[in-house]
Amino acid sequence: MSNTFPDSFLWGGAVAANQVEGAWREGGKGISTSDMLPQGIFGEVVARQPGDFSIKDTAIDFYHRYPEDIALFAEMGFTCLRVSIAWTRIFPQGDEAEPNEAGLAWYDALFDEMARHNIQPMVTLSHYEMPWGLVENYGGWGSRKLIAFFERYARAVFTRYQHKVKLWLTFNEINMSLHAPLTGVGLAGDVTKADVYQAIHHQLVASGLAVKACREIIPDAKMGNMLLGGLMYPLSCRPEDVFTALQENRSWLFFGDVQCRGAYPGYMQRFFLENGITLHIEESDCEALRHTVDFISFSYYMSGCVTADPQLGEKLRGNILDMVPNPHLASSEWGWQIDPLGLRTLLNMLWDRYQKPLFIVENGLGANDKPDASGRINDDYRISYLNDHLVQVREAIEDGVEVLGYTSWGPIDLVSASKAEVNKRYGFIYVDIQQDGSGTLNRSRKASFDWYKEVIASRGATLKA
Ligand code: BGP
Repeated sequence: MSNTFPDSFLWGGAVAANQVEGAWREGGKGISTSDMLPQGIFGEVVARQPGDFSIKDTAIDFYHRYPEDIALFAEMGFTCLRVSIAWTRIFPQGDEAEPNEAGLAWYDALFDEMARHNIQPMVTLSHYEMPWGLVENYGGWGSRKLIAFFERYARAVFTRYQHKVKLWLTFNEINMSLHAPLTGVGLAGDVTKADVYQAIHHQLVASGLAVKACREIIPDAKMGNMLLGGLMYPLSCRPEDVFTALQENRSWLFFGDVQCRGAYPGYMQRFFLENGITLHIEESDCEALRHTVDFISFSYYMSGCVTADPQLGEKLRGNILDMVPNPHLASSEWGWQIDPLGLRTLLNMLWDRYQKPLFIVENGLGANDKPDASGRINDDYRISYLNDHLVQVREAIEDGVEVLGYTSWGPIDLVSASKAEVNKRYGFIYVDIQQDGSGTLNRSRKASFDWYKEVIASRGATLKA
């Protein structure tokens, strides 16, 4: 068995605009759904007043400090960096006829800086944010009009960056809309299941049209979808538990089925029927859905369990995404259950299902890092988490799975998505920032920085199996 990864394997990290950039009102940027959720995606909507405070407004100030950060990524040997474009920098309200030049110019500068360091950009078109104007004036993705607004945005950035960006993703964790409808599909207030699935339908159509546009404008680009890899195990081998796990996995694989196979799967037709959901689908929608992605990207942090026993399920619940804790696994400080082998299972499962190349675009450990007396962060817990997951990626490649690359989540500390925390750190690079906004924003290398650098330089040979 080979102990190195393929030569073509891409190594790097992943960030999202709203979690690193800051500069929330600079360069003509409009207000996004993320700006309206200063406490994170599971917080309340807050009408922003002049002078109020949100840690996201400055975040880690990547908007001004990106040259220093990219140089640090290059020092680690990154060949790929996943970023997202803030839709509101390009179309501040979402429905303008023309894009905002200042926003376009900023991403030009960012991609040029990456090119100087031979780092290939992978760009998510919409990572947990959209123009607030589209929520307020149109009701978010509940409106069919959003399809055209998104297509206009996608075509504008494809055209502008056609020579600079060859790897694109449509919507971050598109299946998360089921759990966070405002962040995912811009639906505010009380919404029914039917509203959410209709909005998701519009987004899936837009995703297909973006794939089509990308092929027309940048024929040599690769376009991927992005799923939250919510791998669920049956809590027991009772056939009912096994079937419940199958259904639970289908609830998110459904998005992949549409984006990779080009049509709604049969089990969803039954689900809609049994839940009294009638989707409004136009003929041209079916044609749009047939533009399937070139590769599948996904995030993976943990696995979970499900049970068919409602009483047991109720008693054990307490983890996110309605999952029941697995008695065989340890958890992170944030209660996320650590399961490296689950990553190999998931890679094999997705490969068996779709036979399309896979890209792990998020994986990492959020921890409350504490500097030692000399100010150094010795994050062996992060090293061991990442080591064990990468070992399983290598195993999956040996299983015959085609894996294009790995970008760890938050290679530099950033603002967490769920609760806008900065003490939940993922980085190889420490950022001096505290929750109240204090701190110098200075960057420093953690122990994991040197570790990742060696892993990349050796193409995985230094990993400990
Ligand atoms: C994913 C998101 C990311 C990221 C990550 C970690 O769901 O795509 O944006 O933040 O999860 O979650 P958190 O930041 O809440 O720790």
